[in-house]
Amino acid sequence: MKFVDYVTIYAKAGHGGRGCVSFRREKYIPWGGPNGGDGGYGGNIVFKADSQLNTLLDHKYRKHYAAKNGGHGMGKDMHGKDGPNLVLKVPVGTVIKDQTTDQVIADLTEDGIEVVILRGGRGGKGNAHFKSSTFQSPKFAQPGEEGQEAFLVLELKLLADVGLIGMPNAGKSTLLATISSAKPKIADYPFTTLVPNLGVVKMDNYTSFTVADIPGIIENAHIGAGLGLQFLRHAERTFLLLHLLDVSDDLEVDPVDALIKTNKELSMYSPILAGKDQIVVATKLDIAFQGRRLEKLKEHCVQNNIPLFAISAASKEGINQLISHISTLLQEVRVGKALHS
Ligand SMILES: Nc1nc2c(ncn2[C@@H]2O[C@H](COP(=O)(O)OP(=O)(O)OP(=O)(O)O)[C@@H](O)[C@H]2O)c(=O)[nH]1
Ligand SMILES: [Mg+2]
Repeated sequence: MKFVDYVTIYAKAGHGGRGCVSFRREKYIPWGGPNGGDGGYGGNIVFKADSQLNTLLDHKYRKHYAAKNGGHGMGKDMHGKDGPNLVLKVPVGTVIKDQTTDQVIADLTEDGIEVVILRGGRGGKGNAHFKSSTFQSPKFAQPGEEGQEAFLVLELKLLADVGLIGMPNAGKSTLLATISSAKPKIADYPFTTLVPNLGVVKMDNYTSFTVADIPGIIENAHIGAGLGLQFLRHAERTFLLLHLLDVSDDLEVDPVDALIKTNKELSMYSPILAGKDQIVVATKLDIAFQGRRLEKLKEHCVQNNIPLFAISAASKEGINQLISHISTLLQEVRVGKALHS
């Protein structure tokens, strides 16, 4: 299925219904008073977060939405019907912005949450409202108000505790497949992963955390090389980044060089992302017989005070240590957050 994480749409809430001009007409009451009812409210544009969805694809092909107008007021003091709300479903993690001002209007981070984004217009008052002792037969009523309208940007930012970053072929998807039940595509060519994958890691103590596997980043990604940096938005809300570096013998790239280059691309994308806690994960230990690259990487990490783990998804070496370390860190973060809230 196609993965869409950024769309712009135009939406308009319903127009309020017109107020009514009408007078009572009954046998033996030739000049009854005004009895024109009010118009109904126009329907609102509402967004709802739905955990069943994981892409904004539905909104890519349909870009115009309009909620129904309110009904017009009627005689005998009858109100027009309110227009029903138009509820648009989006995946959990969708941020809604006003395209003109770039302001965030809503951030739908919880399943089931509903937010009114554009309000329908108020219905006009019927002529019954304008009657007074000096003005007994008003022959006018208000029109309904316009509904709000806007061009909106919908941006999906996955909600994951941990983000996997690194160059293509570093072993990100393989690690995700090893520690969770996710089944990402894995292959020995660059850019196997074209869209982010999410996985849930379940620990023995019944806790769990979520991991996002993001397409690989290469040098000059910030000017569009490879798949560019567009998918990094999915790492923005993580607590922690795992920076995967291939240390196997048959590789040309130096892991320290790869670490520095990828981090440079990260800081081009966002200083917040670049400032996130990172754990360096050396991968493919089972085919790193000489260990030269790993030694060099260790030296660099010690000097720069960066935590380092070495793993092999093939032999499972180091995997348990890595995930229990992450789990402990995340529990500390969660307890800290709970204390502050
Ligand atoms: N021997 C060995 N090979 C591994 C290990 N981890 C990954 N690989 C291989 O390395 C290649 C790339 O792995 P992927 O998991 O697809 O790499 P990726 O980082 O997701 O790559 P992109 O999606 O292209 O960014 C595949 O052929 C994997 O089988 C490991 O621990 N040992
Ligand atoms: Mg991959």
